Amino acid sequence: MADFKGIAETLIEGNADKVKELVQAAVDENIEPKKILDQGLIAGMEVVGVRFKNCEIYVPEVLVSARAMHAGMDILEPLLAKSGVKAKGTFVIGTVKGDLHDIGKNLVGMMLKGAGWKVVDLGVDIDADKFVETAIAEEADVVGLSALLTTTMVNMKSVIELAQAKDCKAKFVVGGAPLTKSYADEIGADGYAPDAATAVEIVQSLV
Ligand code: B1M
Repeated sequence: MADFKGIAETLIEGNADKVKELVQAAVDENIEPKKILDQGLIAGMEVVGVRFKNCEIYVPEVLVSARAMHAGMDILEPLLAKSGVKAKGTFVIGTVKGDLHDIGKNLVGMMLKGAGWKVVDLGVDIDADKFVETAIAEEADVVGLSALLTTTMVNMKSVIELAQAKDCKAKFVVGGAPLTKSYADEIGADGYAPDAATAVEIVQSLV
């Protein structure tokens, strides 16, 4: 009997070795990889997201759980690809031009990955051309722009303007400490999220 609850619980605890062991045991029992992903890993990551949002846990705990998620995904990814299971969508993310902060951006990417999305992480200091080119090439459903500086958040506007000029179909979600909902509206973003857990909700609501 596959231990979905155990996978979720050990992921929440951040025990990567145990997650790996339990996921492998479920695979050996011929349990569908998609079921292991949904009922084990994603179920656990959802709890992590809620606890993080409620400030019951903090960044280090989320990063440790994300590492455990990766350990499980390393086993499942090739099997999911083989069985043709589709990701929920494609999410391109990066920190805007001039900005080197990546911890929040990484959290958002990990959470989306945990929610079953294909995540293309461009990294930091990304210019408008790169965001838009990648969104078009990857047929992204949603693009996430992160900024931590008041001096760089203004660069989000040029990304969204270029996307409109190039008729890019992706939706744009923005976030980062200096951002506000009203600023996001002003620059024409489709969504704003104050934290990584809300980012997952907003991104999923857009497709
Ligand atoms: Co920088 N830094 N920093 N820094 N740094 C801040 C942001 C600052 C507020 C510190 C301060 O003065 N109190 C300040 C910005 C002031 C401002 O513009 N308002 C600042 C400054 C000034 C600078 C430099 C200019 C300092 C200098 O060199 N004089 C310089 C700029 C470099 C550059 O980017 N060009 C600089 C450099 C650095 C380090 C390299 C040393 C390091 C970054 C390391 C790294 O990221 N790998 C660093 C750090 C660590 C910080 C602080 C201390 C922490 C940032 C962080 O990682 N927080 C920060 C002060 C602070 O915030 N307390 C500060 C944890 C992270 C989980 O939170 O990134 O906010 P955060 O992400 C949250 C949400 O914002 C949201 O979700 C996340 C989690 O829920 N979110 C999104 C983020 N992106 C999102 C995207 C979304 C949705 C939600 O959708 C797409």
